[in-house]
Amino acid sequence: MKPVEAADLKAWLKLYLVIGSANCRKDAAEVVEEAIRGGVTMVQFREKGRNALEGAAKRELAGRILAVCRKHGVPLIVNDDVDLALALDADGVHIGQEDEPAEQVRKRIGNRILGLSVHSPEEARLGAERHADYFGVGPVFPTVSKEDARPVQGTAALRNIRGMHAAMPIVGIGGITADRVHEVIQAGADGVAVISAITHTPDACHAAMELSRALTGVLSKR
Ligand code: 3NM
Repeated sequence: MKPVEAADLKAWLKLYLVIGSANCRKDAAEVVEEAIRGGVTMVQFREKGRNALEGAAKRELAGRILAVCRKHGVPLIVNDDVDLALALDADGVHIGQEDEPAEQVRKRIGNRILGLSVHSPEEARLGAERHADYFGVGPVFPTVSKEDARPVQGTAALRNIRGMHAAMPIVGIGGITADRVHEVIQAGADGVAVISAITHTPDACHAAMELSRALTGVLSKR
């Protein structure tokens, strides 16, 4: 497997759906299917929080989400579970600052995509040294989806980190909705990662279409 090209990754990060069973009122694989039809370009399976699935049930859901992603040619990233990512032969792993260290994950996943959550220029500097393929920067706005989220950053952290890492694929995360997409992109992000803006709506396809339309509009003006 060749290393991922930054240009491909930037395109995949445009509308990045982060999803687990706790975020959904119905089957998460069905929501993924609808959201991809609406324009989602990459998916992260993030099975966290109260009542999160474990073991065989977690793997079963991940397998069904992977099948949907493969059918549509959309990459699947697994949050903080390298064993699961390798067992599924997923496209990559996303880790936070408190998870398994980036160097160790890189050794285990080879050229698969390695995403890292960063919250400051210092974390970004270390992440780049450790060869993360992309950064998730947040929370840009208040979020209802992560209990242990860091303080809200606004777009300042995104601007700072973009200023220091001109070529790095970067996605903004945290409380992003269609009407806030332009601020996130104008601050230097290549795309937006969302949970609730897609999973907490009755029609995931429609929600993804609205986000996608907003993104296409602002990205075309950059
Ligand atoms: N990570 P929503 S914020 C998973 O700041 C996650 O690193 C964050 O969900 C970070 O789109 C967040 O519903 C939750 O706000 C994003």
